[in-house]
Amino acid sequence: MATQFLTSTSLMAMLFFGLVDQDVPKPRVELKYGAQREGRRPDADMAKWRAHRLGMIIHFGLYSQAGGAWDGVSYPFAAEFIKANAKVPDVEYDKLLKTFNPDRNAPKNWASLAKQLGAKYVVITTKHHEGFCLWPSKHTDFAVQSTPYKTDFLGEFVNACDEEGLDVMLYYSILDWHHKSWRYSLKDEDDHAEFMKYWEFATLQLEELLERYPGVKGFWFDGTWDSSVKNNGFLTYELEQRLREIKPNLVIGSRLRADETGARHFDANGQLMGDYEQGWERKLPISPLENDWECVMTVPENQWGYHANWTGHVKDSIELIEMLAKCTALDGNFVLNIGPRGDGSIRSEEIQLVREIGSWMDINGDAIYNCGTSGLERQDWGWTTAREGSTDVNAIIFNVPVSGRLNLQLKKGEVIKSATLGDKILQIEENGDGRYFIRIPKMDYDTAFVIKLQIVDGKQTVTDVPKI
Ligand code: FHN
Repeated sequence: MATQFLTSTSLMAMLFFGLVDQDVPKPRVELKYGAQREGRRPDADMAKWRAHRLGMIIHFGLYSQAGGAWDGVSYPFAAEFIKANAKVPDVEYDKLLKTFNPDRNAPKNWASLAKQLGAKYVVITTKHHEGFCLWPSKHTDFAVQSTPYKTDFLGEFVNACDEEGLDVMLYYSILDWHHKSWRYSLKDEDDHAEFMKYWEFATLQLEELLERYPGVKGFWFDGTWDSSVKNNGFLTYELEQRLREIKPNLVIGSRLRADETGARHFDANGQLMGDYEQGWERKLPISPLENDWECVMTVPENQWGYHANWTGHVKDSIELIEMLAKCTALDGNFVLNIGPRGDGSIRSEEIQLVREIGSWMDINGDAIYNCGTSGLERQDWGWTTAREGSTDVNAIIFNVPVSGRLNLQLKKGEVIKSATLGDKILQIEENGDGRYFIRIPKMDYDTAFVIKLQIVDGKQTVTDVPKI
C-alpha cells in the first residue's frame, strides 16, 4: 500500500514538473507517406539553392488588374483574394481574361529587377488560388491563350531569367477557386470522385510545366491547407514522387505535403517532408534551425498581389536587409515579394526598395551568399554569418553602440587575428575567456555595414594584432 502511495506520488510529481513528457520518447509512428529522409538533402542542387540565400517571389494574375478594388470599393485584405473578398461571381471575374494584356517587356523587366535586387532565384505564381494560368495550358482555357496577350507569358519570363542567370521555381496553388472539381472537404463519394478529377488535372498541369520548362529548379506549392488535401496525404506523397521521377533533382518545399495522419510540413514523427521548411511566411525563427528553410516576405502587411492602396506598416530597405541578414545567420533563405500591376509595371516604392537592397548587396553580398550561421553567441548589435568550413566571421552591424565598442564572444580556444571594415584595420581588445571589444570608427553610418573577422585557433601564433 505504502509503495503504491509512493509510486503514485512520484508519478504525480513527475507529471507536475513535466518530466514524463520530456523524458519518455514518444513511440514512433509507422508511416507510409511520411518524410523520405532524415536531415538536410546533401546533393549539389540543394547546396546551390541553400547558397543563394536571396530570392524574389512575384505574384501576378488576373487579380493584378483589380488592384484590391471591385466596383469602386477597395478591400484592405490581400489583393490577390479580391474574388473572394468582393464575392465576385465567376461570370464577372472571368471578364478579366478579356483585359489581361501586360506590357510585352514585363518578363524581361522583372527578371532584370530580380537581378538588381541581388536575387539568385525567382519564384513566380504560375497559377494562384483564382485558377488563372500564366502559360498556355492544354488542360484549361482559363489561361493566357484566352487573353489578348495570347502568347506564353510564363515561358517568356523563364527565358528572361535564364538570360540573367537566375534560377526559377514555379509557384503552383493546389487550391483552385475556378476548377469545378476542386473541393475544400470530401463529405461524400461524389465529392471524392470530383476531387480525384481535380487531382488528375493538377498532376497533368504540373507534368506539363516540367515538359515545357525543363530547366526549372523546383516547385513552390501553396493552398494545401484544406481537409480535402491534408486528410489525403497519400495524394501529396504520390504527386511529389511523380514529379521527382520526371526530374529527380527538383527542389520542393514542405507546403505540398501531409502524411496519412494529417500532419503537414513535418510528419507525425517530427521529420520534415520535402526539401526545406516552407512555413516561414512573413515571420522568422529566433535561432538557427536544423533543417533548411525559407522565409517569404511582403513589403506592406499581408499584400502579395498588387494593391493600389497600401495601408499599415510598409517596410523600408534597412528593415528588409536586417531580415535577410538574420535569415542568413539562422541558416535560411530570404525571398522578397513583388506584386506588379496588371499592365506589368511595378510600383515605384518596390523599385526603390529593390535598388536600395541591391546596392547594399553589391557591397556586402559576400556576407550573405554562400553563408550561414557562424555558431557565435548572438550580440545585440546585429548578426554574424560565416561560410561553411571557415572560421572567419562576417559581423553585420545594424545597431551601432554609443560606446564605439562591439562586444563579441568567441568559441572556446579561438582568437581574433584581425578585424577589418573595408580597408580599415580595427583595434581589438581582449577581455579574457574569448571575450573581445572591437573598436569601430566614430562616424555617421547610414546603413548596415560588415566587419570581417579573421578568427583562428588560439594555439596558432597571433601576430600583427593592433591592441588598444
Ligand atoms: O493565400 C496565399 C497568399 O495569397 C500568398 O500566395 C502566400 C505566399 O506565401 N501564400 C498563401 C497564404 O499562405
